[in-house]
Amino acid sequence: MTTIKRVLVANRGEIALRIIRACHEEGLEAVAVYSEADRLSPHVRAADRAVAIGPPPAAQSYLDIAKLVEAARSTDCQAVHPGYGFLAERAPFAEAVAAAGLEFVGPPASAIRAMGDKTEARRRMQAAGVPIVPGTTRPMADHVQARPEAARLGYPVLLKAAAGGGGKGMRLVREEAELESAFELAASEAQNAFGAGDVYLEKHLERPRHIEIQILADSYGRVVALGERECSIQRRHQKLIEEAPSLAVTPALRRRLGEAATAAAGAVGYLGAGTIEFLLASSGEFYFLEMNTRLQVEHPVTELVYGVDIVREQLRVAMGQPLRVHAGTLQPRGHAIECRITAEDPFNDFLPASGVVRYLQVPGGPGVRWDAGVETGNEVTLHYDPLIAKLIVWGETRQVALERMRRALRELAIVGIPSSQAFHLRVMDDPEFQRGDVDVAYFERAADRLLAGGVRPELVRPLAVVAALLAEEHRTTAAPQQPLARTADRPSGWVIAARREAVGG
Ligand code: MV4
Repeated sequence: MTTIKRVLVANRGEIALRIIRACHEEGLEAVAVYSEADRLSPHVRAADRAVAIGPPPAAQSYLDIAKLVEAARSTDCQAVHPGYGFLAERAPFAEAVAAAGLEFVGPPASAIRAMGDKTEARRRMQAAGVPIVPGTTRPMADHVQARPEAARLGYPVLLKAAAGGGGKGMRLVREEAELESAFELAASEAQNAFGAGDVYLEKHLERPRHIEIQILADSYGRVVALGERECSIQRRHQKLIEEAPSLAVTPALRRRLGEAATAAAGAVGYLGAGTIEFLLASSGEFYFLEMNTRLQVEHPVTELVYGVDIVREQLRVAMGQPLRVHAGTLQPRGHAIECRITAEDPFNDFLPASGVVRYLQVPGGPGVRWDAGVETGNEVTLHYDPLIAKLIVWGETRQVALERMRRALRELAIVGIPSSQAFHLRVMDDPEFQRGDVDVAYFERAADRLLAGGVRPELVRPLAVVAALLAEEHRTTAAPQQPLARTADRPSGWVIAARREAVGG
């Protein structure tokens, strides 16, 4: 059994803080890493030690394998947790960590590789008896080879990059006449994005739901499924809202999905926390889509309905200990919803924003969890993904959770940068969402009507009060060279709207 006392957290923001908290509860020390842009971030202060790893661009900091391994070595860590994004699903990172004599808090590199190659993953799943979307299990050499395969599947079909995932390098082909040009485009997109032009074919499913199953596996051969997450509300393959359980999943379907997911994990010798993504057709049939071989952004909704700390279980598995959860006793309780609060302007095509968070009023109270990597005074830059925080609520029923989310979203105030807050509030008020009538086309169907009419007064009023106070404080105290001055001189749309509201009443 590996003796782990100190863990390097090779990530930033909310997930770094989340992992540090789990380390502390598990009795482990945590070492943070930070780029020059993150010197003042909460994850740095929360850690027992912190190591500077370079300039803001991720390629020179959070993606630099040698720097991260050296940070772990120089601080006497015995393990490295990659979080999500960055290096989490790079097999060479898992190998470099192991080669340095450190535990990788994640699956074996071989499992990352097998699932990273989408056609190999499909072959492995087929062999394990896991249903896959009808299509090819080998890359197509050219459109000539693809033509009879597409005809066999029936149009529309999707061309997907074998090295892709998450929607990158995907192309819809509605009829045979489009196949040749679509093939060339998909292959060159895949080549540019992944350095590998291989593409394969899948039957295109109309309006499926995106349902994923959380699994945990330990080194004693146990694999457990922690139910599903409903992740259909996405924009350009970025999830916006997740919930557990899904209204579309009955206990019987949950059992079948869980069996498929544990078979999938077993087929690649999986260890730790992982997620199997499925498409659920309106017919009730489900198909393996891909596996995410990492901790996911939306893991908290599963934690809240199953009462399991997924990150602590990951750490236990890395320490060679058995899972603390037992398949027989796992039942979802109540309902959880997560909103990803991002620094994007929903009223301007979700344009990513940067700037200083001048003031943050954090929601709290019963059933509310706020997982954030940003606090008042922090700067949000365009170097990293725009996630400010995850607002997660739990309630005895979906209705209670939904009302709680609405309440929490109204408590939240973010001054200084635009955020997706208003969009999330609109979704909570949307009858289609309230009915649970969601599928992967929900966002496109609903966006225009959800965002019509601009910001609501209930969001502007608290912002107006805060912004007016900040403006007054600035007028009386700020020195011109402080970063504060720059923000106040060139206020964001939010601040302008808030001031107008404060003045006009
Ligand atoms: C599909 C599909 C329909 N049919 N595959 C998008 C992300 C990538 N993981 C796979 N994706 C899809 N694959 C077949 N055969 C529809 C999507 C899809 C989607 C999937 C999950 C969540 C949101 C989505 C939005 C558009 C399309």
